[in-house]
Amino acid sequence: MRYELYYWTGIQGRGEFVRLALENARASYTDVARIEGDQAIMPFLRGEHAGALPFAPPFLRAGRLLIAQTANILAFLAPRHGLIPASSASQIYAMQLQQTITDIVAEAHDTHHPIAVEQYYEQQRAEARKRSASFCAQRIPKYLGYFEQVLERGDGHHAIGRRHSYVDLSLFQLMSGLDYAFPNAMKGLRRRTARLRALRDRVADRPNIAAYLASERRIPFNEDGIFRHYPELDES
Ligand SMILES: N[C@@H](CCC(=O)N[C@@H](CS)C(=O)NCC(=O)O)C(=O)O
Repeated sequence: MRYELYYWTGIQGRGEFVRLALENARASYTDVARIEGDQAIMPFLRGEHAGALPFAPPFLRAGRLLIAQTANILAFLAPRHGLIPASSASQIYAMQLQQTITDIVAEAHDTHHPIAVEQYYEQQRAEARKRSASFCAQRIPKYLGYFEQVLERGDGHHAIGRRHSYVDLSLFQLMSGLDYAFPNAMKGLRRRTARLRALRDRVADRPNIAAYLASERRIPFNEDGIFRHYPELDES
């Protein structure tokens, strides 16, 4: 099956979690807006297609299915591409972990948009500083501490089972994004995030992921995406 991924151009954003799963599997897919522009997304959001209605990108077309919500898309792809063990206990746990990643991603977004999604960062800088201070001091350590514990409870190297699942790919992306956006805060957590760092390196070294990261398909982190580096928000 050839998938169609719909996500905004120019940023990794939430679409990147889906891209990583597709790239890891060497699945055949078209990143539609990168070819046709963001306008390719709009008819779906206006409900001009039959079937399921997405609220926001990313969404994935798989045959007749239109699937939105990052965690939901990953849960759909994973069993088809060997990215999750077969047991329902594993799949439910994976969804739980992925939803927790969704939560911290939303909080990372809110560090630069603490007041209004539709306003520019420059219009909410003062609030962004306060929000980021709390995110760096309290929330990153709490979430990453949790994910370290998840790895410890597993085999020490994988979130679920003994092979890399889609959750591990997403933890790679989370760690990469936080390192980009908050290098100071993350430096202070180095010793407490040893397992996550090792996992991040292992995922980056997987042949299909390494090839993807070195390709033009991997959009560099930038200040339009979710993980943005503003030095004034990373003064720990
Ligand atoms: N919970 C959703 C969030 C989707 C989302 O917020 N998408 C952003 C782009 S990363 C968007 O376009 N939002 C438009 C809006 O919220 O109005 C997910 O994880 O997929």
